[in-house]
Amino acid sequence: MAAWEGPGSLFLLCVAAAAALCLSRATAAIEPLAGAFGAGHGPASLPAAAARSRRYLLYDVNPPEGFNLRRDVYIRIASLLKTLLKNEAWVLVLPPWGRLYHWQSPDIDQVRIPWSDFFDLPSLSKNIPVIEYEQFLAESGGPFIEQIYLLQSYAEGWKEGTWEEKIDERPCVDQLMYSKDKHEYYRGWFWGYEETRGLGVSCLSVQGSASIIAPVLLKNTSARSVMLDRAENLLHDHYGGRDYWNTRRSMVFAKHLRVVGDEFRGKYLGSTDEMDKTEYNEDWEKMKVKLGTTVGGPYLGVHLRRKDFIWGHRDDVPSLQGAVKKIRSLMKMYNLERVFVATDSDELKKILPEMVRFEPTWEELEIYKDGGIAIIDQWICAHARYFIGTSVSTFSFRIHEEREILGFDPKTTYNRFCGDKEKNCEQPTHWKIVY
Ligand SMILES: Nc1nc2c(ncn2[C@@H]2O[C@H](COP(=O)(O)OP(=O)(O)OP(=O)(O)O)[C@@H](O)[C@H]2O)c(=O)[nH]1
Ligand SMILES: *[C@@H]1O[C@H](CO)[C@@H](O)[C@H](O)[C@H]1NC(C)=O
Repeated sequence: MAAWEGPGSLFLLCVAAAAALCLSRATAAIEPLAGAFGAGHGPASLPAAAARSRRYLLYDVNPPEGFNLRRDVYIRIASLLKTLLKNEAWVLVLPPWGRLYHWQSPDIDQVRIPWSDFFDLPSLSKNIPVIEYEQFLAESGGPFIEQIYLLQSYAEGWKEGTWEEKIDERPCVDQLMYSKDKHEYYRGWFWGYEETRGLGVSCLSVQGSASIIAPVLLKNTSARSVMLDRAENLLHDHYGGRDYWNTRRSMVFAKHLRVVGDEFRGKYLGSTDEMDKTEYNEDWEKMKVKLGTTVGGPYLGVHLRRKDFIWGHRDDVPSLQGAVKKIRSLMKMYNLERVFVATDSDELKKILPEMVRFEPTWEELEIYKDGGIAIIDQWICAHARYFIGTSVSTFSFRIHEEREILGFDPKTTYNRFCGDKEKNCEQPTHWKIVY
C-alpha cells in the first residue's frame, strides 16, 4: 500500500467502501481548465492545483503489435489529446514499454520501461502534455484507473460503400482480458504494474478517427483517469497532415541513443554531421531543413527485415542472394564503399562479409535494451546517403520519416527491396513533411 499512499488519501477512505461512488464524487470537483493547459506547457511547470484537477488519458495497444506500429498509435492518441485540450485539462500518460513479441534477448528485464529510455521527454512535452506512468501513480493518488474502455470493431462489420464514423457502447465481442478480483476491481495487464487495478470496464465499438471518442470522454464519463485499450482501433485524424508531422517531429529519440549512433557513424562509417554537413537541431521546432539539401554519410543504409516477414510477406521480400545483388548494385551506382545493415537476423553476414552492423555488447544490450538497439539502427540508417528498406515494414517507415525530417531527397529514401519474382514492385509512398 505504501506505494500509493500520500497525495491520494481520499482513495484510502474509498477502498474499503464503494470505490466507484467515492471516485465519482471526487471527480465532480473538476473545474474546466480550458486554455490553462494548452500544448507547450511541460508537466513540471504545472501548479499543484492544476495537477490535482487534470484528467488522465491512458492507452494500450493489442499485445502482438510491434514497437514501430505503437509509435504510430501514439501519433493518433496525441491528436485526440489535442482535441480534448480544447475543452479540458488532460494529460497523456505514456504507456510503459514491455513484453513485446520481438524483444526476445534473454536475461534482460524488458518490462515497465519508461518512455525516457527511448524518447526525449522534453521534446514530446512541447507537443502535448505527457507524463510517465510512475508520475501518474504518484500524482493521481494510487494505482487505479477509473474507467477502461475496450475499443473493438462493430460485431456486424460495415457494409461496403457505406463508411461512416460512429461510436457506441456495445457488449464486448471478444472474451474480456480483465477479470474481477474479490474486491470487485478489474485485474489485467497494466504494463507489468501488478498493483494497478481498473474500477470499471466497458466496451465501445468504434469506427472512425481518434477524435471521435473525444465527446465520450468529455461528456459520457466523469472518470478522472480513462484508459483506452486496443487503441489501435482508432484511426488517424489526418494522416500525413501538419498535426501528424508535429507529433512525429516531437518524437525525438533519447539523446543517449543518438550519441551512440553518432559515435558509431564516426568510427565505422566515416560519417559525422560536420563532415556530412548535416543540419541538426535537437529542438524539433527549430528543425526545418529544405528537402533535398541533406547529403548524408558515405554509406548505403539497409533495413532488411527477416524473421516473421519471410513467411508473412513472401512475394515482396527478397531472398538473401537477391538482397545482396541489389545492395552491391546500389553501392556501385552511388559510388559507396560501405554498407550499414540493420536487420533482425544473422543470415546476411555470411554472404555479405563487408557489411557493417551495430553489434551491441551484452552490457550495451542490457542498458539500451532491444528497443534502444533498434533505435540506434534506425538512427544510423537515417543518416545514410541512400536508404533501402523492406516492403510494408513499419520499422522501415519510421526511417523514412526520420530522413524526411532530416531533409533528404525523397529519391534517396523511399526505396524498398523487391521480391525475387515480384512483377509489379511498387515503391513506398513519399509522405511529404508539412510544417
Ligand atoms: N535492432 C533491430 N531490430 C529490428 C530490426 N528489424 C526488426 N527489428 C525488431 O523487430 C521489431 C519489428 O517489429 P516492428 O517494430 O513492429 O516493425 P515491422 O518491421 O513493421 O514489423 P511488424 O509491425 O511486426 O509487421 C522491431 O521493433 C525490433 O525490435 C533491425 O533492423 N534492427
Ligand atoms: C453518450 O451520451 C449520449 C447522450 O446521453 C448518448 O446518446 C450516447 O449513446 C453515449 N455514447 C456512448 C458511447 O456511450
